[in-house]
Amino acid sequence: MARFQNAVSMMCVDFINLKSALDCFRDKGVSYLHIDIMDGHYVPNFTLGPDFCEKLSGYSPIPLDIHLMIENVDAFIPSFARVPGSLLSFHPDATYHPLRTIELIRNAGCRPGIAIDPSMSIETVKPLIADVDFVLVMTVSPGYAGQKIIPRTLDKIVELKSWLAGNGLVRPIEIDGNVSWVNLPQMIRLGGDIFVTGTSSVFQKGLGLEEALDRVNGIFAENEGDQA
Ligand code: S6P
Ligand code: MG
Repeated sequence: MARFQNAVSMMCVDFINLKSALDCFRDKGVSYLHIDIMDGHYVPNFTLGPDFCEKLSGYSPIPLDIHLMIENVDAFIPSFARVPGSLLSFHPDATYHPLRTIELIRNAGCRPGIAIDPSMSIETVKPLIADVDFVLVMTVSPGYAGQKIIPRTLDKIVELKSWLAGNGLVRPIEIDGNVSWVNLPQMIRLGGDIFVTGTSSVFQKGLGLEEALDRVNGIFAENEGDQA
């Protein structure tokens, strides 16, 4: 498995040319299709849904990375766990009993992750981390693509990385929000493993998809073996 992983944000893709984009992701070694799910309640926006996730996996061999930004999480797990082995993250502040939600996701055949809002501390989620397969650190407030990074969220990558090491835990850290050409190398150096690429990199206006994916792969290659 590649040291660093690119999770392309499907809410930013050109839907009119979806098939060729999916082929390009496959050819360029994209690791995950990151699918943002919004309900208009937990976040003030709507995006994609369970049927879209299923359709994508029916065509593309790339694993799904489903990011739930919804309330009433437990009720919707069966709908989003239709593709076994998918990464499935949720926001623990959107559910009363996050450990139960984690168990529901695992029992449904997916790989649970928790997503940490910029306003939430690492301290708050420590009791959950041993039970999940990965941790998603949000570097913008959830709800929209194209936002500016909240710089202090970067400190949480370092804090989480060192807490994991101190506790003998190996959990990939996923970074979501304004993973730009400037921010990506820094996010790598601070300890990120999986990077959600959206409008600030892979889907940047005026840049071809192939060229953009090559550029991400180039940054990954330059930084291999260079992480803190
Ligand atoms: C935001 C969502 C993200 C975005 C991604 C967009 O609520 O969780 O996954 O799709 O951050 O990337 P960018 O480069 O436009 O910020
Ligand atoms: Mg996301």
